[in-house]
Amino acid sequence: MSETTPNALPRAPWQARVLTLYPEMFPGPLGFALAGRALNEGLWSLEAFDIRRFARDRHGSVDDAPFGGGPGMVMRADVVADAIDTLRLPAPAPLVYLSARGRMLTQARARELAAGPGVTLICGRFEGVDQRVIEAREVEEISIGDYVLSGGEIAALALLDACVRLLPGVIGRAESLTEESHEAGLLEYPHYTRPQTFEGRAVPEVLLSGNHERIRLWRRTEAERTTRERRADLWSNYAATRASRA
Ligand code: 9D3
Repeated sequence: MSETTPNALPRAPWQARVLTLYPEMFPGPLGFALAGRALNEGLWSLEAFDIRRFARDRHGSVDDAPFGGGPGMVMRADVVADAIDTLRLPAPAPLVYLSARGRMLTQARARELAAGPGVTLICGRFEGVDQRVIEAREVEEISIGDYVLSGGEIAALALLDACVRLLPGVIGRAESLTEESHEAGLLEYPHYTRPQTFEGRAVPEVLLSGNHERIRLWRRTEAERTTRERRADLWSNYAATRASRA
């Protein structure tokens, strides 16, 4: 059997471009395992560019002191704008600035990005990028969570990892089936494998029962309990959705 249906056109690989002061950080961890295999198979492509190429002086300065004073340095709007205008993927590929001030990355946004042609990512260093270039180029600001990183590169790697595993052909059939079960808005149930006893701890008896209906119910109950205990935000949303379905 051939891989595509008779009339299917070959699909252009999903394209990622990264604008950064540290291009050597890419592909980094994305060169391994699932994402690395997909990269080698041509299911997606990754190009990292050094923003310093667009520095205007012979010292290669890309940053300057903030207007209004205060600590740290800011990446210059003119330098970053030149980098964007030269290197960004053509529309409709979105342009994203990884920023601690951004909207939080969600699985839904990762799914949308993965469904498109690709993404251009801007990574900040220092205190970040001059806000005027973000506005002038209609850049979407995305954060990966409420903690402080030292720059956008690790956030870019996280965003790309979240997108790439959703691309067609990246995850095999067995894995994609398990995907659906926890897209119900719950945390995952706990997992167990051999040995059957580890440091005196047994595997939950129900998992050895062979009763698939009992196992399914137990896993659902565990997923609900863990979500209730750890994630009030997910739990209230789940409880509300469940109530309106009933
Ligand atoms: C200590 C510096 N902070 C002043 C109170 C502001 C700040 C500047 C630069 C905080 C973080 C950063 C660098 N962070 C990112 O580039 C970043 C990030 C993050 O820190 N957390 C979550 N998501 C992201 S996406 C990019």
